[in-house]
Amino acid sequence: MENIIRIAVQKSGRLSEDSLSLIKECGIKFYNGTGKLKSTSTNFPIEFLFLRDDDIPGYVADGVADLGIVGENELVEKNKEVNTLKKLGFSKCRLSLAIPKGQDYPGLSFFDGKSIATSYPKILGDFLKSKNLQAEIHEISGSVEIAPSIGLAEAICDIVSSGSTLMMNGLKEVEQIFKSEAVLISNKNLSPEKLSIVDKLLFRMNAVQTGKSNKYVLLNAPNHSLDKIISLIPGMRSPTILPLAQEGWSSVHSVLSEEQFWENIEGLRAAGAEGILVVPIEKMVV
Ligand code: PRT
Ligand code: ZN
Repeated sequence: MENIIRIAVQKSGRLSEDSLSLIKECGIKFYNGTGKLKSTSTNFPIEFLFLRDDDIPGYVADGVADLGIVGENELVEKNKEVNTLKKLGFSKCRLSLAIPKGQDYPGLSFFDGKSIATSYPKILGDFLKSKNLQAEIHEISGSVEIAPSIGLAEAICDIVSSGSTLMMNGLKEVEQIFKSEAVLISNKNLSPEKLSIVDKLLFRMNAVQTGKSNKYVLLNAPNHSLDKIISLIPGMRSPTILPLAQEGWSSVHSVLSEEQFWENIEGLRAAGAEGILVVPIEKMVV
């Protein structure tokens, strides 16, 4: 089994879809039938284990899986010895402290001597310690947001994404204590054979990620402003310039990040660029 790697992904939940799409975008084919706990790719030496996200850090640390995709919140909470290879940019959320909406919030001292319900006792405990706060942590595994209304705790510490769950439960977010996104983790003692497969996978993931964060831009420019336009969209090595059929004009092709595009769009138009097209890039190897 040395020439195949095993990756643990969440079976069903907020990480599943994006984890599997990323793997598919890497050109890796596999069958993901409902209810299956294991699957093997038909065109890449990788096997999938579909698990609960809580179990992923432990399985990777123990070597049952070589790699895993999990939220940083779960990873830090479980406190297992693994390597974090890459941030994946999806399932972004934060772990926050929230209190009943009607209560005044004077700052962190609010929590001194209070009881706080959470599913993240380690992250919360470390945070309280770092701020020298004494609070009682009530560990509960689900529906943390109802704890204050049923009198179980005076505050909560839970995952927030849009904030609507807090709002619906009459709570307000007062402190963000941890920011999380999905990460790719690996076992610490992979054999050289496995490491070389992991490298191939990382190469593909990087190409997908770089492609996603960049755009291919095509525009028409009057020749007299080409220098200005090239300085705004320098591209990878340099932009491609092709003459248009109409005398005095060129087509400029370049690659830039979406952010750079929005920053420079006014400048491009001011320099006389027109017919600007922005096209997504599927993969990009720099
Ligand atoms: O069954 P299994 O154990 O595998 O899944 P799970 O139910 O434990 O986890 P799941 O699928 O809910 O979440 C998996 C991971 O997604 C989490 O560990 C986070 O890293 C990430 N994530 C991103 C979130 C959210 N966004 C999120 N909004 N995890 C949970 N929530 C919950 C939160 O607990 C709260 O109840 O959504 C509610 C808040 O959402 P908003 O949008 O109302 O603020
Ligand atoms: Zn879970």
